[in-house]
Amino acid sequence: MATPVEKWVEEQAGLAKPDQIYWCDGSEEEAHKLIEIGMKKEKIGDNPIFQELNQKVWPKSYLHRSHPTDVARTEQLTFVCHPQKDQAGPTNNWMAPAEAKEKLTKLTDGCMRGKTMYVLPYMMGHPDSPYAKSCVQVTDVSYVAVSMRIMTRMGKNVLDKIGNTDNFVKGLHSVGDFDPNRRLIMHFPQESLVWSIGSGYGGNALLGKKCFSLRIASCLGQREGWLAEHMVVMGIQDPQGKITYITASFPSACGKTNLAMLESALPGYKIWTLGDDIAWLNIGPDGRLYAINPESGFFGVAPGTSMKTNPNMVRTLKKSKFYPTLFTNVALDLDKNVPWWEGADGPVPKRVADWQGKPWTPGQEGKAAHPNSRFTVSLYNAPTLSKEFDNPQGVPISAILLGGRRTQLIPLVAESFDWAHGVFMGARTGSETTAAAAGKTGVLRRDPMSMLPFCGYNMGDYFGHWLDMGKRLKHPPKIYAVNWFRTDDQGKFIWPGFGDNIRVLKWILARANNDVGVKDTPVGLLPNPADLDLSGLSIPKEKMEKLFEIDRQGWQDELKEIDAFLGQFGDHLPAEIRQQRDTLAKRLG
Ligand code: SAT
Ligand code: MN
Repeated sequence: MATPVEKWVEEQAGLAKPDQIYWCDGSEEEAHKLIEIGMKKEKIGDNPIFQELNQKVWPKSYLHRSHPTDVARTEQLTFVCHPQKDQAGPTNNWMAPAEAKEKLTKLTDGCMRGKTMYVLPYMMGHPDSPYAKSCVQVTDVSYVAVSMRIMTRMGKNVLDKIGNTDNFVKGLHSVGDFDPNRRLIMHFPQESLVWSIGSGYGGNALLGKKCFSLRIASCLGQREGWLAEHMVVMGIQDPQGKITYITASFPSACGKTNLAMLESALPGYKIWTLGDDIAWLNIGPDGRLYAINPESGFFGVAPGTSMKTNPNMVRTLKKSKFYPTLFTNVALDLDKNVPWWEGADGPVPKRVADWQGKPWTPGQEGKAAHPNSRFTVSLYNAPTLSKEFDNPQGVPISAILLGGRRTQLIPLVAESFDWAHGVFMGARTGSETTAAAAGKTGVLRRDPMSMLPFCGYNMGDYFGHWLDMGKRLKHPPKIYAVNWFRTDDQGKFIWPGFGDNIRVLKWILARANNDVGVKDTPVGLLPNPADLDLSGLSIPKEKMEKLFEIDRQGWQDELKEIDAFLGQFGDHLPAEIRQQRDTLAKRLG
């Protein structure tokens, strides 16, 4: 008798019609085989899927060049298909499930002809964790199969765990013909199903990532009483050796990976990494909030990564214990056969091929590496990996940071008055767009909790769920709004960021321990200037003041934008959020 997984795979194969079906076991040996296939057999256009890089300098590393139109998430082609439009809310694209499936069925029919269907059984979370979920994805490209080995805990044991049950998250993926007009990324939360066609790009194709672990998981979380968030999970060790765990949300390509493994600019502090993108937050038996990272790899932005900005990531990439490490759409130093990107260490190489393989010279129009070029590398390579990473219970969280990319207005750091005010801070968050999603960059948009592209249900209800979580927590973490990105009159960043962000974290630890007081302002509780450790920095006093200035006129304009954004949720917006908004208006005068 076929198991439900076998039956489901057979059904998908019946539709997609691959030449053969290959069940992955997640082993290293198999990864070698898949890379071999990607170097010799499978192609995108005329390019092989993988090219071997200089193994002496970047061990176990391979270059992948995507289809030129397939370089970022495509939010306009991403849908959540609840039975009712209202359940998706005004910030998601919605289609009725039956109509969505009809469209997808047409696109999928026969799409794997001449190809292999890879079956990927994987866990999100440690298999022993009560919070982990078993999943099965099928795909038709070695790049996705290999990436999933890095990003998730993939293996045969998952099939044993699922056994004869129907208790698994389903992912049907095909790159189709890469035509953006025939591309759709669709979610069916009622069935825990993701169906994605036409793209091989990370967030569109590695279905355990944004599609399941955020969009579908956020719906599960609402139903089951937990949160799926776009957050870093990290431990901060102080000079006494005490480790405090925090989570931090930032939109895509705003420095989450750098924060998650920062090298402290202050002596005595050390960061322990648990995750750089996704956190699942559950209430533990002791009434505290516990975080696990369901992933096991980094899918980080390459440009700007260097020994200056993120030495621990350079070490992670060059160490590669775990096979393999992938570089996608970076440039290539043709003489050394090593990856290169804008902001990499050292001089610009003499002979460079750009991300599409074309000759590139400095000063020409366009970057050598795609601005959203990425590395995919195992967390187990990280010298900063927390010893709690495989703890099935996760780590207890003492503070939640909610960040955005704002050149103006938003202070470096502000503590919320209480949980509900913190939820409002998250709900009102705006951020300037980046290259991680297709479309114009640098445009300010509301991005609550950095979840705008990832919340799988009505965001008004999502705010309500956050409020509810706070009520159920006996010891809720403190919530902070942070912004590393404020600029001066010349458009230069005022705050040095990167390893210097430890200064803000140090203050947050002091607050967690009730060691320092605060300055009460209309927008939140700010540090007293003397309490922020600026030793060794030389930021002029007036610039530091700018980082904490409350621009009342600016906030009045902001309030209008917040109102316009929150207004769309109508009845779904919790009264408490409205009250918070009114209190802010009153405090601003
Ligand atoms: O969505 S991805 O996982 O591809 C990366 C991101 O945008 O955060
Ligand atoms: Mn992300």
